[in-house]
Amino acid sequence: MDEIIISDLQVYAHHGVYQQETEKGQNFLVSAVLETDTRAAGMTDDLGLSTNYGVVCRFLSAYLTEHTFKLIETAAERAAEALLLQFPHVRAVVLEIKKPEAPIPLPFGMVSVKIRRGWQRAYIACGSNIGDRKGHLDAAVAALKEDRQCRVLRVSDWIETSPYGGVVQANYLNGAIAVETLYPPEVLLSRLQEIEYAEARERKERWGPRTLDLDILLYEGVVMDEEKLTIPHCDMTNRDFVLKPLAQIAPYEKHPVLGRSVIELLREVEQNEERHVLSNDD
Ligand code: A4P
Ligand code: MG
Repeated sequence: MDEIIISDLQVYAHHGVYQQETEKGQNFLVSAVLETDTRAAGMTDDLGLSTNYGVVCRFLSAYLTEHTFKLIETAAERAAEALLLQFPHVRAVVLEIKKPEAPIPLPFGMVSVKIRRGWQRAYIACGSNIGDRKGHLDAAVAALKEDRQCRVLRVSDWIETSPYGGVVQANYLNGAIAVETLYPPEVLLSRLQEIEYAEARERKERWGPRTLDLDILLYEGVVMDEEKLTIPHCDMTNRDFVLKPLAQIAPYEKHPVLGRSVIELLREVEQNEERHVLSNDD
């Protein structure tokens, strides 16, 4: 990815743990590497297709003077998020905040915090088999669209599927959603659970009926297996009702553990006896 680089922008602000720091203030030096595609602007000489570094400098300066944080970690975290929300062409930012006058009673060169934050692509499976199934799935998309930390990129068709997992229950409507998000995986999961609860989701029986189920299938090449979250979703390769809509919106996306594309995984699961996709609109 191309970069636009801002070095050591000087900002007089009031971040700090000590009272004298928040009252009197001090100088900070802010550096930002904006990861962005500059080719379209480079080919046309049109600033409208790029990110104006002067505007970014004013934005960072205003943000860091108008807000006060105890920690430069927090200042960096919040400023990076605000910057990513404000400048749509910036895919990621490496932001460093230096504090050359930090109250350290020893000779030192510089202290600083440097973080990288950016938009991450994730794929979400959605399913419903109680009540207004289409209404619940549409509500999930609407809630994600309303969330500033998410950008909905693509939504699959909603497809009719028979229940998987051995519990006798009604047919499902299933689909997949591609998003870009600023949330880390655990926070995205909590956000999805909030959306489920808003649609009157109750957790009773494993694999049982539900108004809305939102599972994270893939998240930007991440592989993790924590108590509350496994990515890639541990059962996605066995589910035609997951792979079919996912293949509609992201056929060549690769499963980061198996190294195989979604379309390959779908073709494989379609060889199985156990099939759940009922709409046959290939
Ligand atoms: N969890 C771990 N990894 C993830 C992840 N990648 N995404 C944890 C989301 N959640 C993840 O899920 C239980 C816990 O899984 C969460 O608290 C989270 O910490 P849950 O939604 O609370 O309940 P559950 O029903 O026990 O599990 P799950 O995994 O959502 O259910 P399934 O396995 O998806 O089964 N048949 C058809 N045709 N279509 C369906 O959509 N869905 C199910 C539900 C059964 N049969 C179906 C369908
Ligand atoms: Mg779930």
